[in-house]
Amino acid sequence: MTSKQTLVVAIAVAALTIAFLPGLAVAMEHVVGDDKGWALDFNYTAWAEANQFVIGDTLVFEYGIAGHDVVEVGGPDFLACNQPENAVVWSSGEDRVALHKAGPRWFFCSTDQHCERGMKLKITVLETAPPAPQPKPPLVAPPPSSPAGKLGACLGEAAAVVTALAVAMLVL
Ligand SMILES: [Cu+2]
Repeated sequence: MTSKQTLVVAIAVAALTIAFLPGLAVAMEHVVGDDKGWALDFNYTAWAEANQFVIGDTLVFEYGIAGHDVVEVGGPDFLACNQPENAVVWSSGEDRVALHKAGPRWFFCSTDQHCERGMKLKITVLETAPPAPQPKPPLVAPPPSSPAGKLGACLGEAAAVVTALAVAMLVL
């Protein structure tokens, strides 16, 4: 292969990668509570609903160790804010919890009444990332041929790739 051909192939691969990037799964780190961290007076239920957790992701609990910790329990203990003898406890102030299996996981802070006051987090770990949600339909009803929208999106991606290739050919 000449170097020009190699370059064209490289650009084509790059264009295809970008076109299909949304479908690729990337392991994510979720800082619990985002900027607020692991603290009182934060709605961790809403935070959990706003995030997606997939096998391979990591939860990061950030907090001052003087005031808090992280305890992992089962569902009933979570509801009751009860810490059983065998509960796993993290207390480093920057605890990294690997999400290595699908299903629910429950955490709370064992300090004083912090759990009762809402410092508790339930998440559900998914096997794989669900497909990206389709864009919401416009308020004005489109014609009843629903496949057209998806086809349009595919054509859009294909057009982007073709354009990228055309640009590459012109440049060379
Ligand atoms: Cu606490």
